[in-house]
Amino acid sequence: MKKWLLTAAAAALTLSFGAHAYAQNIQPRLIRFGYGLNEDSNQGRAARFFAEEVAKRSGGKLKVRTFGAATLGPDPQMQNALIGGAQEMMVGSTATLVGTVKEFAIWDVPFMFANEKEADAVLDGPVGQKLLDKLQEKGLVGLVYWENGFRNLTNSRHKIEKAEDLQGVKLRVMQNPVFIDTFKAAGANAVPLAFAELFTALETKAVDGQENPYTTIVSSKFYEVQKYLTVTNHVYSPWIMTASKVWWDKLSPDEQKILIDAAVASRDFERADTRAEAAKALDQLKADGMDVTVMPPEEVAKLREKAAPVTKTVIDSVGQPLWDEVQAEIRKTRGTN
Ligand code: TK8
Repeated sequence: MKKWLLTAAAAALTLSFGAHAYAQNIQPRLIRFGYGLNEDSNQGRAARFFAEEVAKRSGGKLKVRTFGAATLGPDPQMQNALIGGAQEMMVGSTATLVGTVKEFAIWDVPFMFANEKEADAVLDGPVGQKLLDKLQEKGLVGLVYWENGFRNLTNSRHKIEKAEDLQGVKLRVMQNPVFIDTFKAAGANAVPLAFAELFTALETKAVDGQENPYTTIVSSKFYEVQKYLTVTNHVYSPWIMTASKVWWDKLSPDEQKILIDAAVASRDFERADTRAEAAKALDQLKADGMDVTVMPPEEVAKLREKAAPVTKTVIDSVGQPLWDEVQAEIRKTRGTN
């Protein structure tokens, strides 16, 4: 009763004096969290998990509202909204951040990680953190990396078994110079395009193919418009959870801690969930009618060779010291020096 009276009194104050600070105290802080894939995807499941964790850990004081399927715009647009403070949080590809922090190009280097274990160790280690920290001066707070995963090729034109089969294939790539250069070097006609426009581009045959992890090929229903799948595992590409720095700086240390802890929990959930789905996805894609080819190792080696000059360009751009640091971390996880 007393509490109710106080609330009523405060509400009256709010009405008469427009006490803005009071309104902030009782209303949960609304966090708009955007992402690009469908709600029914590994990205969507982990976004919901994050929202639930934040609600639990903050006792409902912080409220995350998730917006999937690029309803708040494609990755680059959301990044700008975060920088300007018009949106609070997002998860998207590190690949689309390269224009903001050039060092992120290092995660786009083809064939750099051999497996998920290496990627986890390096991304969650000191170098991964160093890159997250670089976002601060650009108006973003980098929180954690999620798994997008090893990428594979799909297309509607013909079976791609050999490296040379990529010749002339009109392939959608992410809006990122390393991806464009890698596939140009492989002989494909690489077309950068926002993910949100990809399904239609494949359906109308504006492009022949694309490359993404199995999980995305399933959740985005690319199997409906793509006949051929080629297993190449050509690059491990991460997702990254970011927050608007102007907004973040207004939060209390307690609120920031809740968000950081929930982000870490969501990362662990997301990786486990993604790997469980990926393990079943290939069979599902076959059942959905896709013609699956595993590119033989000697052909993958050719792709790797063609990509070597691109790797060199990335090293020139990010600097030899950062490259060496990443390689040292990888070697550490491989148990060799
Ligand atoms: C989703 C994208 C997607 C990425 C792509 O917004 O664009 O191909 O793999 O996951 O970030």
